[in-house]
Amino acid sequence: MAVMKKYLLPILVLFLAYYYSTNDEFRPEMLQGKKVIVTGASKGIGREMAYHLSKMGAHVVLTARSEESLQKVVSRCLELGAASAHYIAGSMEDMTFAEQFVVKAGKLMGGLDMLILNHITSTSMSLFHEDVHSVRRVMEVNFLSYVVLSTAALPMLKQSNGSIAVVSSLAGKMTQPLIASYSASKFALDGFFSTIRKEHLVTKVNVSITLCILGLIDTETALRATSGILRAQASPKDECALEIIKGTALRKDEVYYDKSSWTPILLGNPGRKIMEFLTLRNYNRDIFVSN
Ligand code: NDP
Ligand code: 2M3
Repeated sequence: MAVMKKYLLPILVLFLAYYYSTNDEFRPEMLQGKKVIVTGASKGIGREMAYHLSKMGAHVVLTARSEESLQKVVSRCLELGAASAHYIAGSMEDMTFAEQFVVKAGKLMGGLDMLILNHITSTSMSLFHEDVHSVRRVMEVNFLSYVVLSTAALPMLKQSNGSIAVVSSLAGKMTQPLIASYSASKFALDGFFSTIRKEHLVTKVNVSITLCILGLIDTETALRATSGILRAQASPKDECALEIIKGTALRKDEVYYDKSSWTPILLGNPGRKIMEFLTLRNYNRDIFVSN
């Protein structure tokens, strides 16, 4: 008990003080005139993000496979006040498309301030048997294409001191049955992008990375995929979209958006943060001299 009072309580107080002190104020003007890419923007949370960004007066380039839907979303974006709105249709199964898309989007807007990585390949909830082909497709679309897109965008983001949003899930921080490959792809995003965030810190690259951990959201696809399987309350997609944009504009490391306010406390993992801090001190700093 004495040990707890002496060490654990002060650590907890410091941790909570830090957690709440980084809540800066968001202003919609922060996005005015900013050049933003949104992937998976033909429906669901991606489409809501495109609408919010448009109301804030940003330039947007949207992508997904369905050209017909993208066309409608772009028209609505222009009505809502986007500084400019374009779409480039294609599949993120194709890594050449992913790379060329970023280059074209950069040319359309004359640079890039924010890259929002949000698309996923369609997935149903079922027990994993032996469908290794589908694991490969899920990893390619949900993970590898994110690596390709962010790599292609990095030179432009370095120039603008920009930001990357990576949309993940509770299933990227904890495990549940019936979504093995989806979960694997979301854990992979944490492993890769949280490592890159540390590399940016030590090499003084001023490009922020915000990992967004979402609970169940009321998009048509998610409600259909979980119907009759999962009994959980879904949160509204428009508010979810706004929270992703806010957290990314404020350059937060992570955004949690879920019905339960316990989620960030329970999944925040202070043990991991302490271990990462302590391990980083053991590195030879000469390795980090930027090139
Ligand atoms: P939706 O199914 O509504 O939207 C998915 C988007 O991705 C669509 O625009 C779709 O357009 C696009 N897409 C699908 N396949 C491809 C492909 N092969 N290449 C390029 N684009 C593709 O999903 P949500 O809005 O519900 O989810 C958005 C994000 O939020 C995802 O990262 C998801 O993991 C995360 N999330 C969602 C939760 C939820 O409950 N909704 C919970 C936790 C996380 P098109 O078909 O035209 O290509
Ligand atoms: C969007 C589009 C979401 C999905 C989808 C499937 C699931 C629905 C993702 C989650 C959460 C979860 C409890 C496991 C996972 N297409 N196709 C989804 C299958 C629920 N999803 O990530 N909750 C157990 C809500 C966090």
